[in-house]
Amino acid sequence: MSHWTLLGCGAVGGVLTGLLMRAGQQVSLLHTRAGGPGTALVFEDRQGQRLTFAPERLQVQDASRIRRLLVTTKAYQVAAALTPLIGRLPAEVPILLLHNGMGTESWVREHFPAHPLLLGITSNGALRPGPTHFRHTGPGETWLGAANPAGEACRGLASELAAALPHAGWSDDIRARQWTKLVINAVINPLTALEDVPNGALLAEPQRVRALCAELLPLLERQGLTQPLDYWVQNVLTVARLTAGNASSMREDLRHHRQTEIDYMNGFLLREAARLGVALPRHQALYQAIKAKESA
Ligand code: KPL
Repeated sequence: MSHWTLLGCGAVGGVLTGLLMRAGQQVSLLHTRAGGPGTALVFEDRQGQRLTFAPERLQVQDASRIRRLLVTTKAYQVAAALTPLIGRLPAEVPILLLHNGMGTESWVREHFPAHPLLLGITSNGALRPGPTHFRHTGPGETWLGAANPAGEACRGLASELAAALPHAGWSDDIRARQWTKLVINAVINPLTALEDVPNGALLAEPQRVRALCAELLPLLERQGLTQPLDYWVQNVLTVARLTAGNASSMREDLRHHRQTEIDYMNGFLLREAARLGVALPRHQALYQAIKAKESA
């Protein structure tokens, strides 16, 4: 039986826990506040069916019992959540980073150098209507791939996820997929959060989407991503259309006065751009506007 340990039980972590447990896979939650020990969690599937589940709770001192670690915290929580596991997590345990945005990998690589490291993205829709209630709002794709040579040996994890999730697969080009998702998030999330509108509102502003994508082209080319401008624009508009009625995660974060993931979306793009000598004035302006709202 597959045994997963999740670090981070927000909307995505809770929905993945529900999907995995419904498929008969074993899940434990590490060091989470979602309901506290002994509290049942409610998973609601896309048909509205509810399943109550009680995943085992682990503490940091149980680290030797972890078989594979799925990190579903927010990007800005990754370092703090993983720090107590340094020197405790057995070296053979694969670590799979599955969060929005980019920019945590180098820290994990540095502090867990011996571990198989995997990167993942998921577009499954997830909501957390209450502290212990998780709703799967839309089917999506989940991709994972290796971030180091040891990670290459973990391809089998993709088929285990595929047995429980709507679509999951192994990608030999996970970084390109991460960048593609990053572009989508770096356009949709700040625009919808600043204007407090659903994702579909961007369909009325294709020129704005185009200008933000165009600015990224030199940076994307430096990553070996040489697709034409229309490819990036269409990607963003397609996701805006498919999730038209949804609130982006950044809009939700601002509404609930939570920290946003801007530092791992447009902020990551700006750091990469500075390193490579590329100017991103439009993304810089979005970044600053979100930061201003966040601190207000
Ligand atoms: O990933 C998302 C998010 O809100 O963070 C998108 C793709 C924009 C869907 O809402």
